[in-house]
Amino acid sequence: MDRKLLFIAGFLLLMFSACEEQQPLVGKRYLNQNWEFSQAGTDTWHMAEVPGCVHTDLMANGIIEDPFYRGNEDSVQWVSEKEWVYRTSFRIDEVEKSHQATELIFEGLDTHATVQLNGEVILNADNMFRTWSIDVSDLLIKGENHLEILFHSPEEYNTRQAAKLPYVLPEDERVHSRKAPYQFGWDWGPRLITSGIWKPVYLRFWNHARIDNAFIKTNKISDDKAVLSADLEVDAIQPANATLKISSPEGAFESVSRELSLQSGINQVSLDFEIPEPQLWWSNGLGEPNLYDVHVELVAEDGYDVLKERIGVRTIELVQEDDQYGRSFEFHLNGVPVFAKGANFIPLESFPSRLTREDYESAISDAVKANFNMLRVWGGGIYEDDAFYELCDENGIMVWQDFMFACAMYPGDDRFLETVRHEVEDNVVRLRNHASLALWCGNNEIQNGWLDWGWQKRLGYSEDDSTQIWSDYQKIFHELIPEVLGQQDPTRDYWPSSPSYGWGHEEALTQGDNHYWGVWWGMEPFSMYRKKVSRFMSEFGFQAFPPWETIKSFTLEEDRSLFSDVMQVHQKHHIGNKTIQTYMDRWYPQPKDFESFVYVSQVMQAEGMADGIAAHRRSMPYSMGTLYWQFNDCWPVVSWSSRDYYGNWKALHYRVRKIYSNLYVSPFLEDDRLKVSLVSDERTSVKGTLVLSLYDFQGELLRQLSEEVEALPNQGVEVTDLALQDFLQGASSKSTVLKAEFLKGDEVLCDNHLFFELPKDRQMEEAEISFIVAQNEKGFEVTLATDVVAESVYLNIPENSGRWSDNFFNMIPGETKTVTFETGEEIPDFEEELEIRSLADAF
Ligand code: BMA
Repeated sequence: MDRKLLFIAGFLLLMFSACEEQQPLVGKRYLNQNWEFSQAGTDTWHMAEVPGCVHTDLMANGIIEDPFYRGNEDSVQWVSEKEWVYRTSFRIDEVEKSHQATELIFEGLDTHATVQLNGEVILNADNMFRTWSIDVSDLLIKGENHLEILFHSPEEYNTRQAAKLPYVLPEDERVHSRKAPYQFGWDWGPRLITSGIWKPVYLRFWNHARIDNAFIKTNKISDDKAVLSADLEVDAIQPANATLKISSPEGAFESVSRELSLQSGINQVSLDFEIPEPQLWWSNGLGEPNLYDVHVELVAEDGYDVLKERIGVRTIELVQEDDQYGRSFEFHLNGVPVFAKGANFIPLESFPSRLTREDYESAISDAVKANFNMLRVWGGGIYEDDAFYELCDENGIMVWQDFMFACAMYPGDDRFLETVRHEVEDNVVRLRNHASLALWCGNNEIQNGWLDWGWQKRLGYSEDDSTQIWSDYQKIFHELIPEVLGQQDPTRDYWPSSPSYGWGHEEALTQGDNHYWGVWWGMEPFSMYRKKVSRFMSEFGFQAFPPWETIKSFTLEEDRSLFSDVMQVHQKHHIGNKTIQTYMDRWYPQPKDFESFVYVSQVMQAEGMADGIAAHRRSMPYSMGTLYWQFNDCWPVVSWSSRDYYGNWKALHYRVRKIYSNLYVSPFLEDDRLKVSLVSDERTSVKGTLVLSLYDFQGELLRQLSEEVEALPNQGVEVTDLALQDFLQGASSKSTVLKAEFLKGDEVLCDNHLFFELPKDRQMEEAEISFIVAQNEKGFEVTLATDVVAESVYLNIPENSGRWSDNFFNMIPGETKTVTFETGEEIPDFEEELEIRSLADAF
């Protein structure tokens, strides 16, 4: 052959094989089109959204009203008593049909579902938290295919299962179904037991081999390198040779590869790699949350498969060591003890299928803005969407992850244990590569409930019943889960139940984690927070109403009173509004109207919780974490949250941002003494000047003390201890306020106010607050001044969804305060619209 022709042929061959090499072995086709649904037994079909759920579909078709509006929740209870059918059809072409393997994957079915493909039952699903993968290679036909899913009533299922047991389990209505517990109603959540294809559904076509999953572990870290390994499961259709390659798309480390000879079925393979001079992953406030992209690639003769992972190099441990008080409970990140600052995260929605990535971005960004470094994904909700963990990785938010079991006892039969085993495996495998994931926790308040909540007596258990139920508990939380973790994620600590001791027990203060509910449930005063400091507070909280604008969104004018029917529907704690009122009577004069009550409820929540959080931080390192109850809401409601359903910040969220900053100055009164503590989460000490200024309510500076002090790393240090009377020097405690500042030169590192008397005992005066408005690229800038001391100054632009840079702040005459209102909207009458109130206006 002509040399030129040979060259061209050779070139073409090369190109051809190069192209061939580029063929992916695995293809995905989402089946989210053309869905319709109907109530089983009827033949009326409506358009459906997938992913979605029956309630949102019924709403979209105008069949039910929005259950979040007024008292509508009650009117949709029939939905969960019925069965619902979803169906779609789709065409499969020649090329798709030619694959060696085709699987139908449901990332989530909620919950009891019979799935048929082309008239044949291919799955009976029973667990909302599992991923279902069904081999449909033989069933799928070239041409039109029909997929139909019958969702059985979760209520009916639970009733049937419950009847099989010789005793009644606590929360019998919900525990038999592996379905998000909160949907059955919670003390902040409506009862909306939905069904549907709540996560993506797709076909996976593949040839030869594919990577099923890869666990990327950091084995050793030193300054010059981190040694990691990738443990893979590779699924092969027939024996084949392949190359496994691990690479960094950013060139952060050198690629490594390994030849494999795959057997048919699941192959477990492992490959080590090294990252030179690793940049560690740090939590928010401690450093950068550095991440590395890692590509794990399988190259076979006829194509490749790749998994793209994002990992962080770090060590994280829950350290518990005996000490003179009991036992410590603290997280060490890269060997550094970290005081955990954060809250409990519940699902952002009653209907999680309608959440978007933007919803998660907004939530995590609000956690970051408030200086959080940890969120606890509470066990009565859902294993969160990937987006949640990705954002936590990127923002340095450590995740305390409960498994989804809460406040109840669960069955222990083989079928139940089997589905739980799969659920735990699926979620551990899905989440274990996230740098943010700090701890696996078995459940929320089950050990505590069993020992302290009187279930055994109330439900009349015989000794045998109790033995059986407790042994079923042990099977799940002390055998099954640790066993799966041992296989799938031995790198993280496991904590069987949160809390380890109920708040009535001595040990709750000296070891383990504590849910201290003496305030609120126990009606104890907020000041008890100071006495009940534990090693790690994983729950404590107090309710407040959401902002007035949120209340307006679900009410009519006539509903806007404390005990109206509609307000009671949006208060799920049996005596919630009464409890808020009782606490308010202890501290405040009577608010003049409902809108003022709503505002004062937020101020009180912020003040009360601040007392607790400050006490925890001051007690560092005895206490090494504070996660308040609760961060967010799943619908518009009166609750313990600091951020409402719409993402609006209550007064508490602004306050938390301040208290969670790395440097915090905390003035407080104890036995008629004025004390000031400096708290620091910094890793080195910070020297500066503490200035204590005493003002009367007219703004006159009566006294000023200053002192050189040092904020020591990772602890709270008491820097001032004075008799209050000596400090006041005859001034009235009823009409004065302390401003404490920690300064470095002129720079205010942190500041805080302290009033000496309860609000109802103060000589509060109504403030005249003046303001100037300017516009900037973000929106509006408001500069404020006041004539007398103004507490909890609150700015609002009705019916506008902008964000204030600060709110609920205190002001002293002579000072000005500038805040911005970030909004995308034009507000021509901004000045007229602007509402300003401060505490004294509420009464
Ligand atoms: C906690 C939580 C939830 C509940 C909250 C408020 O203990 O675990 O069960 O919503 O109390 O009561």
